[in-house]
Amino acid sequence: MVDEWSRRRAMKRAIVAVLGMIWACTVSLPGAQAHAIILESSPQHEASLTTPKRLVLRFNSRLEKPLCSVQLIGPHQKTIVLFRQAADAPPDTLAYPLPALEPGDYQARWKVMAADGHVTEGTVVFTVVPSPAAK
Ligand SMILES: [Cu+2]
Repeated sequence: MVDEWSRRRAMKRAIVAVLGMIWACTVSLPGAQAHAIILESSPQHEASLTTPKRLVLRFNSRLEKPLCSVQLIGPHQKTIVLFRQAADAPPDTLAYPLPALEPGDYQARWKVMAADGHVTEGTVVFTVVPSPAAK
């Protein structure tokens, strides 16, 4: 049975959250420094490497992880499906196990919500090169 009251309450909360986000994004206060800024990644931005096993993005702020997403685009604009975030990552870090990646250029397009509700996005690019053993 659906509880009408709790459903309305959830809806109201969702609306308030969305309005809060809009407000936060349009009114940029000079003191609002908690937007998530990427501090480091693995693979590193513009790195060339053979076989990355994991994609790790570390930010300056705690993240609302259920509202964060990373899209990985590979050679020929192919989207690589990233499975669930690794559960062992700290609150300021997103980590995804990577499938075997073919050589080529990759873009990890991230979009995250910081603990303060502000959304930021960016892209980490890296290149997978053939491993010497595969030659
Ligand atoms: Cu912020």
